[in-house]
Amino acid sequence: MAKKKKLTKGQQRRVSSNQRKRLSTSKEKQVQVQWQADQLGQQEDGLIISRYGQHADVEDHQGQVFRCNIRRTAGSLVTGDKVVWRRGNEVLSGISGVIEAVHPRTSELTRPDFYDGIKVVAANIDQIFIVSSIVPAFSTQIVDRYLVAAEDVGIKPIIVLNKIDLLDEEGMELLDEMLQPYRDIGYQVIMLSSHRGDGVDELNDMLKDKVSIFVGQSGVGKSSLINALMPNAELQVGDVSDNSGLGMHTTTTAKLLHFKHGGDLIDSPGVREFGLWHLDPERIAWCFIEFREFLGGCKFRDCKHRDDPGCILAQAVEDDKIDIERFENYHRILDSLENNKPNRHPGGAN
Ligand SMILES: Nc1nc2c(ncn2[C@@H]2O[C@H](COP(=O)(O)OP(=O)(O)OP(=O)(O)O)[C@@H](O)[C@H]2O)c(=O)[nH]1
Ligand SMILES: [Mg+2]
Ligand SMILES: [Zn+2]
Repeated sequence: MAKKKKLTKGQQRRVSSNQRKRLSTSKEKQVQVQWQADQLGQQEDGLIISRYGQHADVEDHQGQVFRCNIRRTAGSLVTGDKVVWRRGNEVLSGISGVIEAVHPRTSELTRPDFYDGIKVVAANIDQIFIVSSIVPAFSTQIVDRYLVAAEDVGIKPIIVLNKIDLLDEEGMELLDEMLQPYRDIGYQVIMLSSHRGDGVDELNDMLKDKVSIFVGQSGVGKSSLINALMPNAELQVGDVSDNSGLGMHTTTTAKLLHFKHGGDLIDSPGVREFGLWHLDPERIAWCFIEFREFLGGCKFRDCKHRDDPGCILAQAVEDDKIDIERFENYHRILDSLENNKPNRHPGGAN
């Protein structure tokens, strides 16, 4: 198995220096509040519902949510994190307590940030729902990028196609055909409409007692879907603007919601492109799960799986053992790594 690329020391230094710069902006300073040690209660466990810059909303055992400061020593902290915190004996400038430490994570969904290295999107997740739709147009390229990200962090992905109410019979057949290769390699695919309600029950069953996250482009209907699943969630939903095809009332920060019958769901902001440049080409090939049985079998050890003679992957495509579109998308991801390298110039951005 290929190893993941780690941040270099220089990259790490830049990440922390960027974080320090952000912490010291004057706007953030205004809401800095300090309790004396005797004004804080006992340590207790909590769950991070949302993270906002220097603050986070923590839920206590009773299900009540408190906006808290984060101790610098607490380390990075995201939606889904289990933390140790202390409540203040009074609320100061809207802040109810302090988060002191984060419990080890069972999983994390990561994505590289152009300037800040690898960012964790959410923690302690059991399954990732990759939400796609008809408007913005369905794209296997985007689905494959998310699948790679999910396979890399070892969290089970499930593919959701939303807005099927916009399809006629012929359109349904076409999309069903485009999704078949994913079913063939073992992924679950759900076609549904958050507006009309078809498929929502099937999705509901899959969410029970699990911590799930919805990811996908802006405007595919992640928040709408959550509103259909949880009528009390009342998440802001955006109109797809005619020009961009993207949502306008878009979600800006990941938020965790509870199901009445058990299980949690995290709504995450749509991203234009889920970067994968923190992964090397071998790792990406491994993240195409149907390639795995062939890896290592090419004639040349350094086979690029393009026009190389004796490429066993290309042969598998010939033999219909690997879907050609998946193979092409794999190449497109590699090309995007070449064309879209992050700015590695020290202090180059910000
Ligand atoms: N026709 C149709 N439209 C839908 C459906 N679900 C959502 N929409 C519309 O799609 C648009 C975007 O929906 P959102 O739920 O805001 O999308 P989102 O994925 O949360 O977007 P971001 O928060 O920007 O990432 C809204 O205008 C919704 O009304 C559906 O099942 N059918
Ligand atoms: Mg949203
Ligand atoms: Zn090869």
